[in-house]
Amino acid sequence: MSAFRLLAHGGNVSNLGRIERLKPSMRTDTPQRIYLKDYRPPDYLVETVELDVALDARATRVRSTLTVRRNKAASVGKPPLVLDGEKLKLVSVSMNGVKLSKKAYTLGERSLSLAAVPNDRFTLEIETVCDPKSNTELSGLYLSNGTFCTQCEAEGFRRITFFLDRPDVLSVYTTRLTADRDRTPVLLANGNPIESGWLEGGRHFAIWHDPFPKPSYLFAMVGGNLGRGSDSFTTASGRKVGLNIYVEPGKEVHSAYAMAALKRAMRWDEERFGREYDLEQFNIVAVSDFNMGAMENKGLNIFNDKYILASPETATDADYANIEAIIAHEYFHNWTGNRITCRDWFQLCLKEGLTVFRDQEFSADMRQATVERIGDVRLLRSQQFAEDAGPLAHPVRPESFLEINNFYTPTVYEKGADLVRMIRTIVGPEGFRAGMDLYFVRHDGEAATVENFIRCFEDAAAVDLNQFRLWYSQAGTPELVVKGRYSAAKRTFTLEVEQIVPATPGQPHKKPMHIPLTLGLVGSRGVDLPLKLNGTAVADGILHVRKRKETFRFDDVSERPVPSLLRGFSAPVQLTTNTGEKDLLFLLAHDSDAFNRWQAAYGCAIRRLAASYAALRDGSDREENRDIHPFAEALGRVVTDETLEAAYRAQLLELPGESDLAMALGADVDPDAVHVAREAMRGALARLLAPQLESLYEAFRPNAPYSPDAESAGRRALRNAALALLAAPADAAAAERVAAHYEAADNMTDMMAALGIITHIDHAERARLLDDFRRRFKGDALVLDKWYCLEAASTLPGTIERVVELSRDKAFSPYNPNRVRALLGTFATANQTGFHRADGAGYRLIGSHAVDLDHINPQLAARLLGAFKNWKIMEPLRRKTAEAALRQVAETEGLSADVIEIAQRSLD
Ligand code: B3K
Ligand code: ZN
Repeated sequence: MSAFRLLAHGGNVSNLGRIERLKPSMRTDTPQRIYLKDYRPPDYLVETVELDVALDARATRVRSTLTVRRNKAASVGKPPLVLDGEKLKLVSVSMNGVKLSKKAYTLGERSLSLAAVPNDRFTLEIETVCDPKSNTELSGLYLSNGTFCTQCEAEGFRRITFFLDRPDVLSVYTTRLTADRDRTPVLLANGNPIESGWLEGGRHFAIWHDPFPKPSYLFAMVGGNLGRGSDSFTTASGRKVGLNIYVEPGKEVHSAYAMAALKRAMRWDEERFGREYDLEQFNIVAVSDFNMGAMENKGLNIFNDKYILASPETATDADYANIEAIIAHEYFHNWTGNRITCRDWFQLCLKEGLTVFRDQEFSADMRQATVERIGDVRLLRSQQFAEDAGPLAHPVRPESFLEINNFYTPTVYEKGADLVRMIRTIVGPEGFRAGMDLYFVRHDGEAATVENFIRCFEDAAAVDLNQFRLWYSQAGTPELVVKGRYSAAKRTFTLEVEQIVPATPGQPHKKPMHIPLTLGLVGSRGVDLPLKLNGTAVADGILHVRKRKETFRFDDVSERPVPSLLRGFSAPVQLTTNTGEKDLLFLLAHDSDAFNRWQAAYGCAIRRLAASYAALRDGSDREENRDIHPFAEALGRVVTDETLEAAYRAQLLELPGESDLAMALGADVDPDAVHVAREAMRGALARLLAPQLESLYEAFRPNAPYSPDAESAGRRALRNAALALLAAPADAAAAERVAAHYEAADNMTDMMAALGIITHIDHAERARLLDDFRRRFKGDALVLDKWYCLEAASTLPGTIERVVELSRDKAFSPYNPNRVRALLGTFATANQTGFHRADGAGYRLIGSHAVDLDHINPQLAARLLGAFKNWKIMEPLRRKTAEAALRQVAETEGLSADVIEIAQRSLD
């Protein structure tokens, strides 16, 4: 599961005095909206880039030599050459070796323009100076714990030198780095190492050359005092590739799991997609200050150290799984993103959706496929469906933006991946592989579009994906309303299918989509009945829904079946059916599709939760709210079925989250009532399933030393899920049991399981355990972040006040994104009762932190503000306070484009 690829939360600072003086990102001009329809190819191309970079914390000098060529295919006459640049001190500009006078160019706040260029091909030399130390945005060249590192996607390269900083300008880069030999012994850049040596004055140099033309967003360089773990990989064609993972000195051994995962990913891409690695080395650098999970720079991936460093004492099973998934994701970008890149940023899903799909498939092969799919669908539903249903909804291929960094979203990534999955469902596995092969052959070395990608499947598999293309341009989660009816007399089963694509911002009217609906009709003996439409078998059990309303009549149906719909979650839709609870429980027990057994349990739980929520709010008494015994019994049977994998059974014990229920309710939500309804159900299940839960807890005691493999992780997941339910009463007995679990734990997974429960229990053991944990790990920033998450997620009263207190403590740093996400991000996105507290204090807290943080790191600030994405579904009082908090943000002067855009769209 790749839950943390996007790091959906953002950050803050409350220490205003310190920030008022800084304001590095204060904006003076009005941000410009960019439209897909305005795309024009570049007037100029850059064939080669030679960079000579003298690293210095306060004044890094960059000499850039560009060979520029007019793009005759695109430009008319001799258009001006306009280079992007931000926060750069310009020293000099030379054309064909001749220094230009100041009159020959115009220096703007964000550009360098040359009105007249001499001929169609020329050399441009530009010397600039930048200040890595003051770069708190973590975009461009910056310092993380004394290590020089870069982040250029999406538009960071322009903060290193003036350039045509757009993804359709592909150039061959040579980078020469110089630095102090003692303080900065390691010097890395993209491509292959060419030369290195000592210089006078205690300095040294290294030259790297990347033979593959690439856009500037894939540029990277690193300089630091780093340790490394090394290994090698021999490709399918017999080339030996050196692999290095650079980390803080002393932490080398903690990179071993990441290294092994990298080798698995390299092999897998050869076997599943025929893709080989193409340089002499593959280098990864882990840094502790990073805006995202990781970055796929050619041959030099830079990672948030959270997704590299792991040991049983410090990393949970989920951390290990994320490391494996993210290592693979970045590695897979080498072909889907780097060798074939994006023409413009509107095509972002071309690389991100496709690469997420590839990492999901990899994790499914490395671990347990159904469990991975359940994890992916949980994430899609909770993050992406929520985004699609609110004011921030946008198509997978957006049509305009103020700030592209705001579009690294669950919609582009997770829904984008599901669109690729649907293409595979439609064309079949062989057609899919043929289409991918064609894509790699046809577009290698190019900056491509979504349209190019789809065309490959049409050509390779001879299918018409015309209607399917709407998935890329229409936002919103389609609702699929399916009603089944059996006629014993005619031996037919009729499915009436209606699709409703909701209106979304800027898109009031939608066309019907092509929705692959995978299904089975399950007979009374639990076996699928033959699926025939007009006497013809339905291929692979897939119906192609294309109209607003459609009827499918299956014939020769020998008995009343239970329809198992949307198997494997064959399309990212909201499914509404007339299948009753009895039938859902039958599917939970018997469906041949393991994913749909889980989905049946999830569906029952959501319906029951919605009913008890309604009872709490208006005293209504719906049928689902009555006897929970049948549901508990069915669940009890499945979770004790020893033929099923432990990890899968653990998924069944995990109820839908509070935000999932809020989403399902859709409007007028009271998060306190949601919390009460969910806790009540947990309590009821704990009572009814106590014997089964006790026996699972005993049976899955650790039987071997810790190992992070999926099977062992599954055993722990099941035992910890049983513990969480057993502790649902949240009383003294529960607290003591959880404390004992914590004391007995010999690994971080079990410790965190205990702490994740006790943080919500009002008992003296809570403080004792949390304090113990903080003391034990105070020297390890990544583990300490877990402690911040635990504090911020607590549903106990007073959490807001605690978050305020912690944000003012000196251990909290607004400059470190992991810390900000741990405290404020967790509070805003994983604590529904806290963030949505009735008095509006949660909204005000996050709003003011977003404003403060904007002066330090706008990307992080905008992400934090994204927590408001579902404010419109709240009850009126909360809507009023949320809107007021958002308005206060929007009316602040001097905001970044990042925050302006999120605030304005959230309010529209
Ligand atoms: N491509 C990067 C994301 C860059 C984010 C820029 N704001 C990580 C990834 O998706 O692999
Ligand atoms: Zn990616």
